[in-house]
Amino acid sequence: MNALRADDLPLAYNAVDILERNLPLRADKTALHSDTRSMSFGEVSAEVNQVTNGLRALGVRFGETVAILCLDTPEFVSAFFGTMKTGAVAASFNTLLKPADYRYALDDCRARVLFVDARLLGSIAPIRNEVRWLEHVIVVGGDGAGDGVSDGVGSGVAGGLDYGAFVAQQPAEADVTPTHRDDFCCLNYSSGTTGEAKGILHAHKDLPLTAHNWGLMTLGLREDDRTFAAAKLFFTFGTGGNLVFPWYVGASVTLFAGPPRDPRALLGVIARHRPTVFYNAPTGYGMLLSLEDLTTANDLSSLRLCVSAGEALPAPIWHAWKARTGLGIVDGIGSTENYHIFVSNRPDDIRPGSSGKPVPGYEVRIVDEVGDGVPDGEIGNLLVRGETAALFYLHQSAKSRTTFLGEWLFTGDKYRRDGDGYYWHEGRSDDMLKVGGIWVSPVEVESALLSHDAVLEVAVVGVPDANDLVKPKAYVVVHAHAAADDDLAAALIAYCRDVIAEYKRPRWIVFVDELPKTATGKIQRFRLRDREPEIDA
Ligand code: 3UK
Repeated sequence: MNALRADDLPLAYNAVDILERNLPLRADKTALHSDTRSMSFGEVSAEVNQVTNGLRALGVRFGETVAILCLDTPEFVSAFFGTMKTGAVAASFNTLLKPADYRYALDDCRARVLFVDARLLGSIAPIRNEVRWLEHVIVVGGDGAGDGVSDGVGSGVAGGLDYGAFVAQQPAEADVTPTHRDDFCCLNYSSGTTGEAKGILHAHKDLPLTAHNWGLMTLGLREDDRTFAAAKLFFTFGTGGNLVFPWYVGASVTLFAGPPRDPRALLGVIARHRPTVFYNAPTGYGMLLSLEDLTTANDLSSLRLCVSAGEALPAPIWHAWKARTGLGIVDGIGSTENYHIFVSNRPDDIRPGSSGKPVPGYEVRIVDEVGDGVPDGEIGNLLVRGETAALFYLHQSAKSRTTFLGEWLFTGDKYRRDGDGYYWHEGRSDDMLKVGGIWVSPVEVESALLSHDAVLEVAVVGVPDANDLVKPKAYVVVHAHAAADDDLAAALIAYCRDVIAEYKRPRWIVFVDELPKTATGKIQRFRLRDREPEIDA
């Protein structure tokens, strides 16, 4: 099988094809399973057409942005494909953030329409009247148009539509907007070291290319598979792995609106829906392994493939999972910038602890600080070249120029290649942390702590936990009036849960008299990382 190239696709290509290619052969096959409703490809397609018509009725045009702040539900899927079919750009928002984060993202992406799950309305209501471009809010799972909706969000503004009513008014057939394969179809936000999140746009072509080159050729998805991801649809790890790739091959997906990190809840989904393919981040596998009755009280026999991404999967977790379940885990490194995984193990070719080898359609290089290739065994910066790379960060030209280097993309990851051609992750070249597979900026956690009146100075670094997975740790210098004790440490962690997304909170607080600094007064995080064992001892 050859890698799929952009040139293999017609110029007029709309990624709604990923769904609609199933209609001639399997319109009645179940496309998605969920705890609320299961739907066939034909039923999803009809609802997607209703969303397309509904968006057109609201005046949504080609190229505009439609934001989606939804849990993993059938409505997320209809909003996503309906937006693309309209020729608009589907901006999927992380559901774990705070109102101020949504204010920034809504203004940055200029969404005129927002689909929001009723359970997340509380994060939108406080900023609803502060955002500039948003005109229509469509509430999924509310109690109907007019009530609940307009009380919380729509008061005094246009919008506040009930999703059920929004689709019910529309016919179930719609023409596809004839987008170019290079037109943008989706937008995801990724955190940066400093400042605000970076919007990353992908083109229609990127969905079939990643589906073919990783989903089909590398992972080996099959029509009779049923996928399930702990990673949510708002990450491209989730959208690709648990929606786009399985549908590309005619397989079904399992959607779960509940929490991604509760291992018992995930096991419940596996028991109810019997998936064959399971995606999770290393932290998630670690949490499942912490259950003593993982394999005695739970039936995992439906699974044939397990995938890990988001952060490096430590070899001990790989071996423990293999020993307990009999299954290997396919670890691969992906990024929002590339849409999905570009270096990956194969189900029949896994070197535990490594990220595997390049995926068809991608080339990688490991280079030193001046851009020369380094020999095998030496650590350098990972560059990747492939057709699914984004072109820029929205509204961030300076940052774009240091990441998107012509054909090559600077990943920010340190890698080494072994003599057999497997790639090994060796950390980051910036201070960014991957915590449970999600970006955390130490600078953002530091700013949150600094806004607490007991804190004079702070530095946040990533420290490995017992599973060798990185978690944020804060070194804090307190004001003279504050008592640096366990109560304050607990209070600071609780404070962080309130002011920033909960998953960003420090897991440990260490009080120190001073922080290591450069002559110019800049805090040296790397020295804290290096001094870490002796400070803790
Ligand atoms: C890190 C990994 C080691 C690495 C993602 C699969 O994680 C995804 O996208 P993000 O934009 O982050 C990208 C960064 O995360 N990383 C991801 N996977 C691994 N490091 N081993 C891994 N297996 O620093 C990378 O630069 O959030 C993963 C599919 C789609 C994705 N968006």
